[in-house]
Amino acid sequence: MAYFCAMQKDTLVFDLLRKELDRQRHGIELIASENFTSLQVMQAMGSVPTNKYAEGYPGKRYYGGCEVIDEIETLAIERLKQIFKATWANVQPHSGAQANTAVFLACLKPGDKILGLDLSMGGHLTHGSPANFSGKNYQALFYGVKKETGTVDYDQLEATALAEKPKMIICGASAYSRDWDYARIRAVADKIGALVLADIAHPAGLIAKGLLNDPFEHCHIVTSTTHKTLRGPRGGIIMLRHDFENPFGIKDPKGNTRTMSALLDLAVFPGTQGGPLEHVIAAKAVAFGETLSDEFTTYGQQILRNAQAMSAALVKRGYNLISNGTDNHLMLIDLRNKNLTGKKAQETLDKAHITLNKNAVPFDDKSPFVTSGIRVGVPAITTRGMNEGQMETVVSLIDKVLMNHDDEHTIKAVKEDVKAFMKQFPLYPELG
Ligand code: DSN
Repeated sequence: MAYFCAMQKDTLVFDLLRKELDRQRHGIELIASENFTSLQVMQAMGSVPTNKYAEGYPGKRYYGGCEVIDEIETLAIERLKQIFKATWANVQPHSGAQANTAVFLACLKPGDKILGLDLSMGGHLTHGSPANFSGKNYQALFYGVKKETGTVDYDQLEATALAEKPKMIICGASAYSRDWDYARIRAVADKIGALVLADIAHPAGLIAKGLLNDPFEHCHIVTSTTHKTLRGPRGGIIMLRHDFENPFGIKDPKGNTRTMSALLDLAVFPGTQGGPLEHVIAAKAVAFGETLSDEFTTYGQQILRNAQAMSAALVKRGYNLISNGTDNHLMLIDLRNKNLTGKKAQETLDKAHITLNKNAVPFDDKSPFVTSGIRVGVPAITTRGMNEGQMETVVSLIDKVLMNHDDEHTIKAVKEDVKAFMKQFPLYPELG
């Protein structure tokens, strides 16, 4: 008998997986970077390519038996190119951080200067944080947002770029609710011969459907995750719309000058990763197929309507939104006028099964472990089927918990209300 037939089901793990499914079903998920994939995305991810080594790229592998894997990866690449009108794509990065690591490896030398949005102003760890490889291996410079408006300070970005001449300017954020002026950033970069990297991990699904500005026309390289608004499996991608010779004369490991796409491929494998996760790539292919559908256009439009409705409901209750609103799927809320820290808000809402994350607000006076704010996103609840009408209910539940944060009885009552409310929005009913 084959070994796998003789093995018993690991009930310890599968009981925990069931508990996690129940948690996801019962709660209101407002973490701006999370979503619920389709069942077919999950099925593809939990499938047979997990057994296969496929170092290399379609048609150029270091292992035999890759003929089907090649078809899967090619399908993922072609669908992704179609979504973003890209001419080249790499679907192998295991995460957004890995995608950014590969871009840095392909384009920069250790010690080169980079310029990104400060983490404390909404940026991302991999855009130069001292705690991350990007801040340890490169000289990281930062731009911020304007105190009065909460929007990116493009004048400061330009002044820093002209004075410091970074090799790369990075745009994109983890907690920024406004759209980006990619053309302005490119104009600055052209003055100093810098590359522009757009990390669109958060708004990718909205950009895919033309609902936000298009970074591809202005930015040399675009990276993303696949699991946020793009609603695929956890993973990363790198794309180019216009391939080009690398401008800094950086050579491949054999000393040849190569196109940017060739350098990026080399930087992903063998530069930073070994065997690609082809089961995840299969799930990416499924998700990209979904992104191409008209249904996904409707989904993206509903995200924007829900974000506007939630933003209005929060403002009505006196919540202070950074930049006074949103253009995309998320809002950043400064809780100082409510005498609450982000930590306290997150922990209290957790007890009522309302999940979001504490987040530093621009010019925060509290540590990143405490913070003065919370970040709220609507992609996951939009996937659950909520529309504008339900945003008022969600905000009223949040408000009830926050305004009664020391009242365990009220919090428990809200938890029951949340559970009853979420029954209207079934999640994976096929799973029983
Ligand atoms: N920073 C994470 C987030 O947006 O939640 C992603 O890396």
